[in-house]
Amino acid sequence: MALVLHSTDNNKNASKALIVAEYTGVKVELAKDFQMGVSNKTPAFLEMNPIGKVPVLETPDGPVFESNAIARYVTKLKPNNPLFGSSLIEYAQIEQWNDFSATEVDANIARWLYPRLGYGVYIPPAEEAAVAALKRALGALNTHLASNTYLVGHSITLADIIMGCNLSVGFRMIMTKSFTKEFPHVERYFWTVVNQPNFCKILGEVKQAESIPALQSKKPAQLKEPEKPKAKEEPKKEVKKEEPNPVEEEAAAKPKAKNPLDLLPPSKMILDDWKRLYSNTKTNFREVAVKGFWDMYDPEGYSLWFCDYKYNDENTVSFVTMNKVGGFLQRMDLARKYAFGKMLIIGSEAPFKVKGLWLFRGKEIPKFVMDEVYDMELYEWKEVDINDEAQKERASQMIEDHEPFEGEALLDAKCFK
Ligand SMILES: N[C@@H](CCC(=O)N[C@@H](CS)C(=O)NCC(=O)O)C(=O)O
Repeated sequence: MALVLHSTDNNKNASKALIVAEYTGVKVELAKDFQMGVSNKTPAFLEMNPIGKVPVLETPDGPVFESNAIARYVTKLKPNNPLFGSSLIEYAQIEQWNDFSATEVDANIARWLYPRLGYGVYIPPAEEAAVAALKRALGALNTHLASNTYLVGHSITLADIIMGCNLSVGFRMIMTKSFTKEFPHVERYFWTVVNQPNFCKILGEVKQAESIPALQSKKPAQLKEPEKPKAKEEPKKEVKKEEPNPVEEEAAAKPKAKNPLDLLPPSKMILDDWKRLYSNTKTNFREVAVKGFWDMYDPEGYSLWFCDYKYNDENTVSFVTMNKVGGFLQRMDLARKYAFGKMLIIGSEAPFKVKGLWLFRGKEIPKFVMDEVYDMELYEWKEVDINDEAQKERASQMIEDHEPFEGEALLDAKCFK
């Protein structure tokens, strides 16, 4: 008699047990008419799995939930199943890869993919961390697979079934070729595994994602301040007359200190005029905006700087690099009255280079920017020598997003104004 597996049929977690069943020669069937969001909410389902998630396997001795546990159970239905290897150490290594697969691969694919699909809050630094952790895991897997066809031994084991199913979501949904090409042994392994006849029967044809899913909402989640309790709910404190605190009193009395840049001698260059010219010039950019910039530029009241990202080797994922630069510009918000910047993301393939041009009020990079924007120290800063025509031309090209820039295509150009 067939064991019943409660799940939709395109669920990679359910596929684990179904593929094991194919290798093991046991019958596992999907529950008829299973409807996600309906069937798994019924009291009968919750009795089998109190968290209400799929898959759940009904066995003659009771239900089992958690897809890896189900896959192990189905494997054990056949004594000495080679899917568990042929020795104690192979068994241990299979379980080692199963845990690695769940915690290092599956979890990081989910942390990257689900917020993009709208199942969870999209937070750019969290995505960056998920991609970095996934790359670390795939790097380790790639190293292992450089000299191993399968994860353990010389044939498919449970470890490959669990890893193959977990990777299939990544390959199908978000891990494009430009992402996976860094891990050629993982690529070879994955396509070998999912093209095995027993995998094909369950997974069907697997096609690699051609693009990363667009965000459901363009706006990243803002971390909310915890709500203050309403005034009437506040416990009434006994009001004690306290001695005045001289430091607090002084702070309250003093008007907010002026930014030292406001105390500089006036400049003939009006930053807002330049920003307006930049924004309003739609044609003849070189003749109008770039020329206008040099006509306005006042080296007595402003300084101009090139910046060059110190860790370009790490810019291996295009949108992560763009998010990183976007975050830098957001953090520069505090300098809006005193700065203008252009940031170029350069190259048609990874690793991308990040270079920029910044105009600051004053003859130095403002101290409050250095102190408060942590990104500043991730860049090398070099003052532009405007008497050097080559440097001046380079600055002009940055202002106008000139392409090619230093012989390369631009992936993106961002402006701080
Ligand atoms: N660790 C569990 C994950 C189960 C899981 O997340 N199932 C999802 C579908 S893939 C689900 O049932 N979601 C419904 C819900 O969260 O209510 C396993 O491997 O079985």
